[in-house]
Amino acid sequence: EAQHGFRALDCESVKHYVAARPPLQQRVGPPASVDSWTVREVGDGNINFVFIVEGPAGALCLKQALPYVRCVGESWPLTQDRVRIETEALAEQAAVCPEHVPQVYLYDKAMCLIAMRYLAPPFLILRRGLIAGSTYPHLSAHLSAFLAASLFHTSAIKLDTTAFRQKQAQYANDEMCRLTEQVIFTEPYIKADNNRWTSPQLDADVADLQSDVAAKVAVSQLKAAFIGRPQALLHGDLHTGSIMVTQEETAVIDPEFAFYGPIAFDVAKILANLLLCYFSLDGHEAAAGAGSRQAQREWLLATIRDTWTGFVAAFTALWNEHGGAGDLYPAALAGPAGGPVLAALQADFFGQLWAETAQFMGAFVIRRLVGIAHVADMDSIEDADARAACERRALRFGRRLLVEGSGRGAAAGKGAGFASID
Ligand code: ADP
Ligand code: SR1
Ligand code: MG
Ligand code: MG
Ligand code: MG
Repeated sequence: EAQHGFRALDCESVKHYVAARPPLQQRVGPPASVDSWTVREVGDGNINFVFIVEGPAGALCLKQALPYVRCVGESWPLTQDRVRIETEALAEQAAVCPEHVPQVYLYDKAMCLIAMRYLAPPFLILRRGLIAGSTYPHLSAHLSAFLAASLFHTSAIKLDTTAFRQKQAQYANDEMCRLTEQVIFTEPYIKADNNRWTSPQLDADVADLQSDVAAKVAVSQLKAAFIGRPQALLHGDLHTGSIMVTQEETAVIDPEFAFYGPIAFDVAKILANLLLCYFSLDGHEAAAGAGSRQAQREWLLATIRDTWTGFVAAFTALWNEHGGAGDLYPAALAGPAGGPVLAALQADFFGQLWAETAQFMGAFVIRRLVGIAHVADMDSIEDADARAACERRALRFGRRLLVEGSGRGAAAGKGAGFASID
């Protein structure tokens, strides 16, 4: 059932919505100019509608949640409370990392709508830029900074456990978490109507996955961590379609799946999506010419490594500076920065985190090849045989990550590395 007072906007009614609200209207143009305003619905995500309103004074982005999943339709109802979650998470992230989050101008609870800064071109969705062949020199540093700030400051390393538990309640986000449990951790491993894959090419690979006992055990361990291990306020959907970039800037959007969960979930989701792009490059290279994506291939691997190592460095720096205040590793127990106890706690923390990150990466790669929601990196490879070849390599590597992890145990916590990429 829709939120009381809700009405779905379209490209015409959204103009009048903006014109009737002076703080929004002033960003677009004088009321008399409304007829000259242009509106585009640009929502290319799976869940919501996004309008860009442009007029003589500037532009605005309005995101509205209908009471169902956009890419499925009314047969999959979905809570509109996701807009509150997104608004509050954006505020939480902006408090510690304002340079990587779009400014919110208005949250309208009844209309299930957020008005925010329009990230105008050259800002582009990272996934789109990567498919076009671009690289981004600051991406790993920006992602490391965003991950470290958003995860550290909401964890019990920083917070007292009363505040920590209050935030868990604030971000329970039950329906969105249930969706994730279903489409990431369950359906790819069973026969489910939502699943799809490049068929018939991958039929045997999918049959193998769905009868793979070790994969089912490993993904169930990850689901247990997702359900039962609140460590920090996660973004919850940090793939390359949730990041807008220029050559200079990085903005993280769309935290409607935010909730208290395992830190590895966020770290792994972005790394897995970079890995999916990596595995798609053979298919794009086939169309563009041999060797044409080699530099991007190397940049993607370096970015995966540097995002992890940069995250560890930035999170450690925050921990050394603020960690003693939180209830998890209080100064009385952990001792000073540089001392043996804190150093041992940090080595243990990042060792476990890396092992779990590698496994979550495997699950995220697999769900994008077999489950309901695929990635344009692969889908845009027109030749089905070429696409299937890329997807098969990715699926096999994803399965290895899921079941075997990084293959390097805790030692890999000091620097990302896989024994080999396939
Ligand atoms: P969904 O929750 O449906 O995935 P997103 O928040 O990811 O929706 O937005 C869908 C698309 O809308 C993005 O891929 C991007 O193209 C566009 N978009 C979203 N927010 C902005 C923004 N602040 N500025 C410019 N474009 C945006
Ligand atoms: C119905 S599944 C849709 C997917 O898109 C979102 O962005 C999340 O990744 C979700 O799993
Ligand atoms: Mg999105
Ligand atoms: Mg979304
Ligand atoms: Mg994913």
